[in-house]
Amino acid sequence: MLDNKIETMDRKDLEELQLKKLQATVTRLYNGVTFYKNHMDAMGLKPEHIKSLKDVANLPFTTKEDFRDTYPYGLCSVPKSEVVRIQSSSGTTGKPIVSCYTKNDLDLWANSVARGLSGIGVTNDDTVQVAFGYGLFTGGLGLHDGAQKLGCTVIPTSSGNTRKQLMLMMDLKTTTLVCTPSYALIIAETAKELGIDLTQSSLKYGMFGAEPWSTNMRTDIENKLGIKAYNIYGLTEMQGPGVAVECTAKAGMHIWEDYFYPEIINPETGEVLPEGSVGELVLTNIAREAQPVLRYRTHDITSITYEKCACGRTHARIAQINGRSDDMIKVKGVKVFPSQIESILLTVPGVEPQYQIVVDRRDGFVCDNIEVRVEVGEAAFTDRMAGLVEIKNKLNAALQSALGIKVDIKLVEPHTISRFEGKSKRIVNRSELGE
Ligand code: DLL
Repeated sequence: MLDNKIETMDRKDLEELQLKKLQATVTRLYNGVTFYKNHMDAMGLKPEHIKSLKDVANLPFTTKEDFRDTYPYGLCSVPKSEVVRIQSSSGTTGKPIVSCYTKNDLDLWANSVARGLSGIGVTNDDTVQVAFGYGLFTGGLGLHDGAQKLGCTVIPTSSGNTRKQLMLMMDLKTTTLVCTPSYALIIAETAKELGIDLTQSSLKYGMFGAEPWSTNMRTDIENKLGIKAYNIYGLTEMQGPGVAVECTAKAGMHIWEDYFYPEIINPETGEVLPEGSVGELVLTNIAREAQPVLRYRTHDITSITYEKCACGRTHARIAQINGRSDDMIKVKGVKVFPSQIESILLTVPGVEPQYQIVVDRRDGFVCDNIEVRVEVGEAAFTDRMAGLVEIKNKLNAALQSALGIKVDIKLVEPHTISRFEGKSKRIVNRSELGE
């Protein structure tokens, strides 16, 4: 472990530490950020009312819209002279989300990623290829700084240019690949085309994230790359990657609780749910200087456990994130997430992990019908027609039994579904396809 004392800290001590950091953060925000002062005043809340961790539930939520309304510096709590970095994520509409960091913030961020890498066995002997995009997106620089902090040899390839990516991977003997799971699949596919057997390469570990991916996708990537693959979670608003990271136990992602205070809420009522319930993850920065955020509504759906992990760490774990509440679609009254469909598709032999969900939206996330387009592998495609019918029947049965509804399935030729070097887009409106 990178920081044995903190990572295995007794829960009681950890909670005491959290409370102190929380109180200091709330006081600083109340005195320094008009947005929070106004909200707290309207609720009749003063920093001294935060007497226990449970009192977090009385604090106001922060939403993506609040970031837009206060753009660009309205949530920043330090003088501009102390801000040394700005990262950003683009929304689908309007102004982007801006995230400010002091020197210390960058250090904590690097630490949270380094803890994660170290937790899966990466050391300063490892060579880490960072194939997340660099720039305003937090993936590239976040993983870069974390791996460098651990003393690894960092190769900042960024995403794209996959053939060169593979050449460097082979020549420089990369041991650790970090990128989105979708890009890991492109790398595997391109290696195959070039006759490179990655299972025989120096690659040992993969750390993937920035988008939902299923356990079956993990197995597929592990087999194709010959590695052990782990999940990393994060978001620009709170910091970037490293908010939560899987350890070798592969039993959920540890949220670094000395930096973040997590809650799971009912997304409809805002009520805090007990341990183990599935709901929306809400996060509070308790160690950040430039731009601490209170109770950020992530829209990510997961559950949390405080049980000590087999790895010895005491920090809470969140379950794999299957989707965002705004990614969810409701078909004939049934809630469906893309990663659920992905997981089912990958149980049927002959099917590739490349798929698209074409929806006819009626109202927001409500759809009358969905069509799942999925690629079949080269072998299955050139095979007898009967083979394709058999795949379709199996997919039909598997999807119907898992989701409880009938969906349309369209098998498509290999390499016809768009590939993504960054985050993938699985749900498309039929109108976007011009159909
Ligand atoms: O995606 C930060 C990141 C970079 C995380 C690299 C991991 C690795 P944003 O672009 O702000 O930040 O998007 C954040 O992406 O709210 C989730 O919906 C989704 N997301 C991130 N990691 C995961 C994951 C980065 N491991 C949004 N599993 C989040 C599922 C994820 N969804």
